[in-house]
Amino acid sequence: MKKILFIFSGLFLTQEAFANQPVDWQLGFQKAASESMREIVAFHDKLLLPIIIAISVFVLFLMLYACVRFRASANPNPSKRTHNVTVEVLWTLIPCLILIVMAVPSFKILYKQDTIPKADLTIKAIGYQWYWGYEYPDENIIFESYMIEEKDLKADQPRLLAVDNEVVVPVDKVVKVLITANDVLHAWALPSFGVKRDAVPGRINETWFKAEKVGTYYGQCSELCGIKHAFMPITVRVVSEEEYEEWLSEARVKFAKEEIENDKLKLASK
Ligand SMILES: [Cu+2]
Repeated sequence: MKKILFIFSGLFLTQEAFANQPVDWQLGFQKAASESMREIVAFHDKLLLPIIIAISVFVLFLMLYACVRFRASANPNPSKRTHNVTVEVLWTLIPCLILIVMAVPSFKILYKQDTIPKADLTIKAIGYQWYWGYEYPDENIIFESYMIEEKDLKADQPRLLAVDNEVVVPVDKVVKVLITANDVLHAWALPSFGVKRDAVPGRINETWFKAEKVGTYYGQCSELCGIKHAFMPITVRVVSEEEYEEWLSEARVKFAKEEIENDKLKLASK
């Protein structure tokens, strides 16, 4: 029994780790991998959806009722009424109340996302026509991240989403993302983290995420930026602390922004 449970949990966990890209026939959100995204999904599923469904059903009922009850054959002499104060007050007040019920939790989530906790690391994403550039300002790292063409894809790489140089971040750490652009408007968006910010030339926008699960997460430029807008994906690989350190020591050499002194280079390449 334990074995079966283990296998099932293994299946479940591996799925969890990879369930971070769009899937065929997907209707809802991608799986959440951060607290912010979990709150967004809960807000949508538990509050917005029920309200939307209730309103749709109610309006459908009213239309059907009106069609049947006031059909021409049953009402040869139509009513000449044009005003009804009670009804007019109600159909103004009730939608207002519904909007307030939706706005309060919505703003709560929005403000929480807007407050950046103390960051463990900072990365900078720069939008170019048509690829993303990344910097790790505290680590002297800079690199460019291009989409992998369909013919060059490896077996586990999704089409139009995989990139040559992935952003690597440690799991369970607050990552601050500085976002800007070099030519036109772009937007840095990662659905599983609940992150989407415009990349504006001459301005730095900030956002943050804290990935809760190890895995590879995919996003896309989300501001129509030109002919190859659909071909500048975003890939973030979330790894353990040790793997991150390992990556850092390699990346400091491979993607060095400033020239590295010789002995440091030797140390790092060991
Ligand atoms: Cu773009």
